[in-house]
Amino acid sequence: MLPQPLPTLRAPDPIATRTHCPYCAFQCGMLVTGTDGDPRTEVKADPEFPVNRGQMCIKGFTAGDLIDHPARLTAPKLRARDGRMVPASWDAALDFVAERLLRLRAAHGPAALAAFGSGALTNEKAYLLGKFVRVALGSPNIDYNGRYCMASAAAGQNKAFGVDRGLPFPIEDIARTKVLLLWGGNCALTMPPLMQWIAEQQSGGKLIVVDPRRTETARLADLHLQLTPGSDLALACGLLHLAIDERLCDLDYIASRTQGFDEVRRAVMQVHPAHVERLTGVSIDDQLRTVRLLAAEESGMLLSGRGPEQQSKGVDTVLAFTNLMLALGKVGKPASGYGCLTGQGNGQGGREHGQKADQLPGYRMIENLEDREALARVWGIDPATLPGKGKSAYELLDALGPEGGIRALLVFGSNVAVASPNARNIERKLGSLDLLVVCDAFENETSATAHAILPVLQWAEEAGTMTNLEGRVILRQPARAAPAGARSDLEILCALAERLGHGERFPSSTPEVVFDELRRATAGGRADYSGITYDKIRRAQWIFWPCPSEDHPGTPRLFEERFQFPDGRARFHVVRHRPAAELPDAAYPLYFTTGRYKEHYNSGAQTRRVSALVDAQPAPRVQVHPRLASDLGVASGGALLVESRRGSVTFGVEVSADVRTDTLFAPFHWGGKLSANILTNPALDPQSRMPEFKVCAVRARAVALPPSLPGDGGTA
Ligand SMILES: Nc1nc2c(c(=O)[nH]1)N[C@H]1C(S)=C(S)[C@@H](COP(=O)(O)OP(=O)(O)OC[C@H]3O[C@@H](n4cnc5c(=O)[nH]c(N)nc54)[C@H](O)[C@@H]3O)O[C@H]1N2
Ligand SMILES: Nc1nc2c(c(=O)[nH]1)N[C@H]1C(S)=C(S)[C@@H](COP(=O)(O)OP(=O)(O)OC[C@H]3O[C@@H](n4cnc5c(=O)[nH]c(N)nc54)[C@H](O)[C@@H]3O)O[C@H]1N2
Ligand code: SF4
Ligand SMILES: [Mo]
Repeated sequence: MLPQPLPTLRAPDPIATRTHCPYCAFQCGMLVTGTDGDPRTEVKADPEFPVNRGQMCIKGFTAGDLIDHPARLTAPKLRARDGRMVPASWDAALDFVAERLLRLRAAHGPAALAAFGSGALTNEKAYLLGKFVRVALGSPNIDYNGRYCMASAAAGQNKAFGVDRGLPFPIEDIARTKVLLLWGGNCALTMPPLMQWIAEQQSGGKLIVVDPRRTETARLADLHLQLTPGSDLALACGLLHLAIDERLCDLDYIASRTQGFDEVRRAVMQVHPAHVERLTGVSIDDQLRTVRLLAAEESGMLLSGRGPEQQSKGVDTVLAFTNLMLALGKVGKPASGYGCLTGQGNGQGGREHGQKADQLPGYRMIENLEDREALARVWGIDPATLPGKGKSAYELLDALGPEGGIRALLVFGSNVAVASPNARNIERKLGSLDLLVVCDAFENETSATAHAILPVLQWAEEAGTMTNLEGRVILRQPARAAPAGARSDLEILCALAERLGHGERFPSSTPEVVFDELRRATAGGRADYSGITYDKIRRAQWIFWPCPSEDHPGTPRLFEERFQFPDGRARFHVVRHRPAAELPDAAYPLYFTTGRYKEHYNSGAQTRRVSALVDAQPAPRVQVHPRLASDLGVASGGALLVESRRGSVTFGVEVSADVRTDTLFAPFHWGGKLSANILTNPALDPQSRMPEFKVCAVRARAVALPPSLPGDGGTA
């Protein structure tokens, strides 16, 4: 049966358009109003979208400011001989970019051309960008910012379950689980409307939060495990050890639905809980309490955020989570299992449609012969001409310039100069390119050294599908007229393809037409969208993938009967604790970890433009425990110079007992001198190539507060 259509909206305003928020993966239903003559775009929460149920956060409520913003780019800009950026016509800008791409390809080969995509892009854009790089540029080098975000959880779920869909169940299941283990996610700030489901969950169940800080989320928990940064893998393996020791595992489930438990049992039993206590700082009592709670109830769920995933062992940590939940027999059971809280608006769809260096649309693998042939058929090319695997996000950026060999970079939807680890290195490399093209609605730190900036439409001005954290495919509808002078990403890609001599393979920039091609390209793949159409979404409001045929209703829940391996069984994987790539030592004695404020989004490229958000959070502050602050001789309102092996940043200080005494925390939403990523370590997970944003070693000393920095401007 198809999902029932929602009752027709009684619009509070006759011209309200139903669409979705431009920011995070919750993709709150949103009503946008405003007439073309009226300069103000108003947004309200959609009371009838069942995910946010009438709630939004302050970023969503102020998103209309981005549409009407005076700093919006409305004409292409090219760098003139004197170094200034000057406005140019679209023809001149596109001709310039295409000519340079052709020249650089002729001189250095196709792999010298690269693109960087984003989980902010619609499915259609992610799809067309991947095709553009492989077909029109002929280069293997495309990757995207999801590599900084979802890559470890995705790799882990693929290895354990045979498919990766952030949440393999709808959000409502969270409210019904008896025990929720929320591991390294601060959703009270990063997905505030999710908290209504957690409040329901807590009315009859228990919440356990694992975070080195006592966050707004941890404060609500029945049990908070305030572990040492980077020790998640040890803790998760330790919990499985205790579950086995206490005979809490579900042996029937293990026997009938999984493979590989014995090896895992042998490995985890070698590590004693007391050793885990030393590694993690979590007492054996609290470890025991956690597994007993989790095992005692019929339903139980582990959801992870970026805390445990953004580590150089993120994949193994996720595998330790899937091991634990499989051993307890929870995965695929009602209101139970493992899920990852996907981050960006289309973080889920963005990783399914071929902008990942090693993947093709529909979650096909670029090095698999059958997958290559399937895609080559859809694209009408010889599979032999399809490039192989490209470099992962940080490795791609690190290879920019004459030394690394990548001469040209096109950026769609990421502020890589701020969002990348060891940011100073990336800034330098961006500056050494022969061609940097940034397609964005606003200038940002990355476009500072661009040769061409191409202004794009924003979410409320164009149609496109997004796949939210639950795998629910939704449709963004245009609510405002597009500003003169800006073009859609799809138009830009088609116009460039035409100039590169591939126009016939990029015949349309109409989102629905591109989606129809995407449907064909994903047919038979792991993320099968072939049965989803715009009309079907318009009627039903959403469809969960996989949806392999037009009469298929979509799949809200995965793994109820089988996992996505030929034998239908989930896989255990042997994983063992290992330390972070950089640990505190005599020279750099403190842990440094990073994360988010409620008011700002990622690199801040958008939210630092919204005055209500800047007023509420004007600058980053480093969070310091009172005992450490007193050792360092600093108080709230003062400043600390924080140094790592890669660089230094002076932050205003927020003294708070919510952080461990051995750890400093700062958000990464600012660029320039205030970029937390000046400090972070670009150590990569060997499997997912995810950088270690959550752990590095620093030292700190008190300095005078620079006049440019506000003091203790509020709380995080
Ligand atoms: N307001 C706001 N909301 C957002 C975003 C935003 O930028 N701002 N971004 C969106 C995106 S793209 C994403 S990916 C999500 C991210 O959402 P979250 O995962 O909730 O975000 P983070 O703040 O990066 O990390 C979560 C927590 O990890 C903790 N942590 C740090 N180190 C460790 C560790 O070693 N182990 C453990 N267990 N925890 C650790 C931090 O203290 C932090 O509280 O949010 C989305 N929503
Ligand atoms: N230290 C540290 N660093 C981190 C993290 C961390 O926790 N700590 N988290 C990482 C994570 S999880 C993420 S997701 C990244 C995010 O960081 P970034 O990759 O920089 O992402 P955003 O800041 O969201 O930048 C989005 C840009 O895309 C533009 N944009 C939005 N929609 C579109 C569109 O449709 N088309 C085009 N062309 N442009 C568009 C916006 O205007 C903005 O300039 O940061 C990573 N970096
Ligand atoms: S929770 Fe996410 S989707 Fe909802 S309003 Fe906030 S940023 Fe937008
Ligand atoms: Mo993210």
